[in-house]
Amino acid sequence: MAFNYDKYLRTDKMPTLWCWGCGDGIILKSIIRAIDRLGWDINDVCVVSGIGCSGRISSYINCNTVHTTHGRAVAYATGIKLVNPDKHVIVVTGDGDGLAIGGNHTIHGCRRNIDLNHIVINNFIYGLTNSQTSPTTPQGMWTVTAQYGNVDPSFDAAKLADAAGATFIARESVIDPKKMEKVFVDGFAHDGYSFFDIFSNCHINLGRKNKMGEAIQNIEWLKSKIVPKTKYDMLSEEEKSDKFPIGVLKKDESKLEYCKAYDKVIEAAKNNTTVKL
Ligand SMILES: Cc1ncc(C[n+]2csc(CCOP(=O)(O)OP(=O)(O)O)c2C)c(N)n1
Repeated sequence: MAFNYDKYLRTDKMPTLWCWGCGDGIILKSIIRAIDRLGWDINDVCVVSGIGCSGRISSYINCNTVHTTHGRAVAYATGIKLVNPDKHVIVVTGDGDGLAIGGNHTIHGCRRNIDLNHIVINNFIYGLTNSQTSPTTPQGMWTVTAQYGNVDPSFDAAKLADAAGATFIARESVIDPKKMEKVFVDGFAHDGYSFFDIFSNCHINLGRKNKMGEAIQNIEWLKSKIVPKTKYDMLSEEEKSDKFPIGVLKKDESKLEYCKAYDKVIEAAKNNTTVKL
């Protein structure tokens, strides 16, 4: 029987505001399928998003949702999780939202290891506001703020999350929604900060001016950038330089989750002592 997405969607909000062929719809479906596979009660799920095309996910999924301000989704989600530690909180941001204006919140969410599931929809550009450079825009690409080519070096969001302390990190792309669903299931079940760098296409606002104006051309470009982690690990440093490993990149279950650390603070306060971690 076909999967019933409508059960999880605000069908009265359809059709979506996304452009034809946008990867955001694929990611929304993978999130829904992962929630379904985990058997989570949808009333126990909260999706928190920032502003951007990616931010629209919280408008379409029919659970508790908070559509917050650009760059602040992790901060809102941190508050929501701390007062509802038994609920499942999924944060959806764009690369501009979660890595530029909200980069600070992202690194501190990772550092605290709070049990948030942070999906960065990485389309390598500011999509909604028509093509400004983001921290992941490759050098040399045209953007509306770099019309002679972007000179800013980009960074690897997964490496940033690792250095900041996230305990689960995965990367997948819209090319393989089933693999994406699989890493979501794995990461959503992980007790700690789960960071997902999900490559998506924005053929309208990245592609059109960079010789990939059709969705399929943008997707082919994504495909040329990704390599399964096991194969990536065998590449030379030179070969690795313009590739990104996909799959589960890190899973560390040894670190204490932040709400649980806070429980210890509450216990210490009750006993008028100091916290032992
Ligand atoms: C504080 C603030 N700064 C800037 C904006 C304008 N703004 C809205 S969305 C956006 C960029 C969206 O790009 P990204 O986060 O990469 O998400 P995408 O649209 O590509 O999914 C910007 C700059 C805003 N709404 N609020």
